[in-house]
Amino acid sequence: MGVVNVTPDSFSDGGRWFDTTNAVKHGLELIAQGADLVDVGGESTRPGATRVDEAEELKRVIPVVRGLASEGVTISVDTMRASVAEQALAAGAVLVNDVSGGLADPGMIRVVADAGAPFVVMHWRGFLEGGNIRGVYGDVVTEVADELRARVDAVLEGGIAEDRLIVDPGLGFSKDAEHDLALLARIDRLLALGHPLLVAASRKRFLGRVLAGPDGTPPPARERDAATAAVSALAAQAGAWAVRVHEVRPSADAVRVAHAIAQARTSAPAPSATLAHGADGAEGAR
Ligand code: PMM
Repeated sequence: MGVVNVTPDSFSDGGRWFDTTNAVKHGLELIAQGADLVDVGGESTRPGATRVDEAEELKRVIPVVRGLASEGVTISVDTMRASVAEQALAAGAVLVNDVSGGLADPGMIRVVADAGAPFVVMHWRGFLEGGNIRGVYGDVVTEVADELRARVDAVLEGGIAEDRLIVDPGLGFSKDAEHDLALLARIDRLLALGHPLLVAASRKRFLGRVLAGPDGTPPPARERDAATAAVSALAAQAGAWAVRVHEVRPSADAVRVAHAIAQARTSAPAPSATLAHGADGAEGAR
């Protein structure tokens, strides 16, 4: 999933595609680089961002959705507003990605259910109050999985079909670096929810923390794409359904490599006893 943020202020690529023509062009580039779908959003969710009004969000998103749809691109719309989801679906989007998990707008679930569209349910505590509040966890993996399960149940009750749901741990949303890493370490626990898993690590703060130099300064967001690709490979290997990234080529390659290795694992003959337990251990070391 390639990202097109039609915003002036996203933390990772703010302002670069804040124009319909450029945004559509960028979406097409992402497809050419190997994206299977393009996620179009018109509202920044970076910590401290104020919400854009509905008219402005529609003005940003709908022409881009229309432009990409006319080129045959598979589009998801990244929005917390039912009206934007509804108009984007009418304009050619096929999936709704809601970082509030359907909590921000009481009309969202009905719109998605009526359209029969797939819906991404992301985990985020305190979406209304600001990005990083209530980021206090005892056991982050268990708590995020439980809270996601509760959101999934609510969304199902609202009428969205079980096979339309995708879950997402919401890396960086009311979570610090340790929380994000713990969640990535236990993708199996998130998969156990029984729905396809979307992992959106691209350029996020926790990667800055991991890559920080000796003085603790993180590299800027746009220098985190190699690290993003590393997460993409690991997420694919662990069984994620998709990764949401800004720079598609390295992650598309990483996912392909992960799949090729997985395929080799299933088709390779079982290692012989000699190789597995060589007397000097040298075979194992290779
Ligand atoms: N993160 C951002 C925006 N949309 N959608 C999903 N499903 N999951 C995420 O983690 C997510 C998202 C924020 O990142 P950006 O501003 O770089 O797009």
